[in-house]
Amino acid sequence: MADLDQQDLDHEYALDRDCTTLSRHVLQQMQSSVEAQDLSAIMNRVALAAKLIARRLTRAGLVEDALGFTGRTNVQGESVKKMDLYANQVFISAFQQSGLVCRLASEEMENPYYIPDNCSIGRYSLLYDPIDGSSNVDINLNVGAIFAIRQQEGEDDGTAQDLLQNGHKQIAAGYVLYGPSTMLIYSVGTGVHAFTLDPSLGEFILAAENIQIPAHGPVYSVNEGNFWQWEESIRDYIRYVHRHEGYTARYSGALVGDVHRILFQGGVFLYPGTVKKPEGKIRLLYESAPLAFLVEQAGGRASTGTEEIMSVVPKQLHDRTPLIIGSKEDVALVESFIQEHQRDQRERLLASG
Ligand code: AFP
Repeated sequence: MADLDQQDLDHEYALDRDCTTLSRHVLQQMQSSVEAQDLSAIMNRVALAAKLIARRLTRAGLVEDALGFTGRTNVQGESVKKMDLYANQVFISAFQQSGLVCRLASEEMENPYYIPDNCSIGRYSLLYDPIDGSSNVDINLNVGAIFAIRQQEGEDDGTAQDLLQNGHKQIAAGYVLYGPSTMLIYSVGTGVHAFTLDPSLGEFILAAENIQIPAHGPVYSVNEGNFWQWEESIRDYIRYVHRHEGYTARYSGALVGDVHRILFQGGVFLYPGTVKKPEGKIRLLYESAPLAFLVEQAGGRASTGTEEIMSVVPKQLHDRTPLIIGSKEDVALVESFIQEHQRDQRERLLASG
């Protein structure tokens, strides 16, 4: 009996030390706050969606209708992959009975999806990119999902106007990385914490707490294929990193994967605007703002080049922004090239009368 007690104690100790689950962690982070139970339950639903999507991804090459395009285009005019559609629907199903989330807005849907039954109980909104980096799906490379939670403000007449506010209105954000293992990284405004899915337990288990981005890192992460489409300032930054020792390029085609590397090792990811598309490619509400929330919580920064991402107010749900995100010093370096060019332009304008 004594031995059994000791075993039980050891087991308990192991659970305390090694096996903090996601929902328990959210409760601990938020202590006695009134939102704690709600956010813990919402995070559980995100985790459920992530597990279902991870399962589909790991078997995608074996099942019918998992890979390839649907033949449709989304509101952004991009070709929709079967996995985009599947993952979008999984999030909807996971939240249908959550009782808490009243609206889901995703880059795959022109308008938010309303769950009226939930609105009387919880007035939370989930904004998400169900599959980030979907061009990687068909070749079995890493992809992700990005999410943010906001609280509904006022009544919604079906136009979701209150979602058109800056990133400071987010109360939680995070991403899921579907890589060799599935990880969920989140913040409720009390630091950034990483969880790894243990498939045998079906649980996300705490892997790293209070992650801090190094102030500077060696990685610059950008699609250099766009070099001649960028403004000269961005080209000058790239020339700078080419000419200085200590920089290395990494680009996976999935923002989540690139930001994940930078979160742990430092550096900068950039997706600048191009001359034809000054707003760039990355969506503010579903990608830039949630990642900015997270990266700031880890001591990093996110900027458009001229403005903090967290301060940007969208005009429309699907607005895009240029994005420069990562280590403080590296984001500031990119900004310094942009600002120098803007100064030069102003001076030239003044000189020309
Ligand atoms: P999707 O979410 O539509 O797949 O787009 C992915 C993404 O927004 C981001 O994850 C990548 O970093 C970026 O696009 C890649 O775009 P390029 O192929 O233009 O470099």
